[in-house]
Amino acid sequence: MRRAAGTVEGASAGDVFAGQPCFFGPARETVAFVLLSVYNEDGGNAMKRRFPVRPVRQEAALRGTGTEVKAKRMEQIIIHVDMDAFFASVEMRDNPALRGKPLIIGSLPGERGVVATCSYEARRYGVHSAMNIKEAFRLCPNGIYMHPNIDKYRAVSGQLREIWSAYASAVETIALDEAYLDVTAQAGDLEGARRIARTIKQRTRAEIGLTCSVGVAYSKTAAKTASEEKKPDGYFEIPTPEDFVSLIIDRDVRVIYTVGQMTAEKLYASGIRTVRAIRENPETVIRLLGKQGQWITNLAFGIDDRKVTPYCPQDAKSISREVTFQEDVTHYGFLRDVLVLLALCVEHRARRYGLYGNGVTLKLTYFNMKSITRSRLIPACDSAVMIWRESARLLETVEKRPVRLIGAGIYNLSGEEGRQLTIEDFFDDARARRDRELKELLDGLQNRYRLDFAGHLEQLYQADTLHRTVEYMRKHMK
Ligand code: TTP
Ligand code: MG
Ligand code: MG
Repeated sequence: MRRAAGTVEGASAGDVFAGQPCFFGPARETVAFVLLSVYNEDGGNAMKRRFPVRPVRQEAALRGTGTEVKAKRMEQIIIHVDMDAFFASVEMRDNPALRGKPLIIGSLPGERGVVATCSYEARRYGVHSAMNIKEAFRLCPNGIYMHPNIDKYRAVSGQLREIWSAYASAVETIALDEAYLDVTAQAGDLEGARRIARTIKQRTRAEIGLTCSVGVAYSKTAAKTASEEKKPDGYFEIPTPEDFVSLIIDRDVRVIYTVGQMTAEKLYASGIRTVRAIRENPETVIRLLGKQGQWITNLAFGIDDRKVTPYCPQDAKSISREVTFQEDVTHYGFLRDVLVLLALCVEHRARRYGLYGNGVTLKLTYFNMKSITRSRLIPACDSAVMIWRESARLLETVEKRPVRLIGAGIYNLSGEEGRQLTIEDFFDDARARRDRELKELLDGLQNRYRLDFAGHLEQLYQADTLHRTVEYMRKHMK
């Protein structure tokens, strides 16, 4: 698989999804193979290649009989590292007065917005990431609330990466605080991997002053599961698929990390509550969930052959999102509306990685497969409003023919040190105006399509939801 040159996100989610937008229909959150392939240039296809659809009743074959199978299972040794309460821990490291307190990073009470993360002390009150800030404040009125300092976290992330890179042949960064490391060559065997994990934990504490949780395993999924197993400051290993299966077999289906609330509810409704039940009813799971069902079933059997694909967001040249329509679109007012959603998704991804663009691009593929891109240099753009405004302006300049695909993005990425200041940096008024503009844009969409966009942003960021929502809008546009 070739990585899309410099593209952080290229998932166009293909044309497999139809019907209602997820927050109205039953299939709300994850279609695993699309979600997991957001970094692939060809949407879900690379994932399909990497997960050849296998017959699902492979338990006997998978268990194998002896060491031969077991040795084969350690063909790759993967470490997953994830920092503990990352944003909050950095703040507590830098300000001892915050330590031991329920600390909530995100919006402030009284603002619109959500919790980015919170300290483990705050989690005891039931506060968690992505929770509405009002709800967090209700649960934890005595908490300390702070805006995030993304630039600081991005700098820490760079330091972490240096440590990680010293022990791995490939580092795949998943977020500022998290990566998969392929340590197969460096570790040699499980004992070697243990040593590497221990060293990474020690160096992270000594040099950066933070704790992390580390998982060692034969696959990416198992490594991620392992790192979560003993959080915070944890270490856990899952050397073989058998270990993975025996760890999770009696747990709720949600232990499979791509199974979200709505997927779980579909499974529950068919009486499938545990991983064991998935293994016993693969046909039902696949009938209910299609390709996602196939992927979930494979995971329930411990099958995950994905490789660690080197990736560094800081090296990315651009961040973009695009959607392909089920039918060509001739209504350019509708395309302007779709750009709002694309801009929101680009903003979200940029902020997750602490990056800014210095230009905006618009991409169109016409009905005849002819593609065009238009771009404009705009310093320091990471806000959805700016991305929307500029991409919508670019849309006005193009030839108006039926459109099959539309994309928007930012390019010339930089972090804070390369960032030029904008008026919004100096004036609260300007920021407030931007927030007002965003609210107006979302209200406009809500009126035109009768969907509560503002209330479902987190879902919108997911490839399948975005695609479904856009299809819903297309069918309901006036
Ligand atoms: P996570 O690793 O998911 O969470 P965490 O590190 O805060 O806590 P844990 O100990 O459970 O790993 O995310 C890493 C950072 O990414 C987190 O500190 C804040 C940010 N983030 C958001 O901004 N929004 C989100 O919805 C999530 C989940 C994380
Ligand atoms: Mg974390
Ligand atoms: Mg993380």
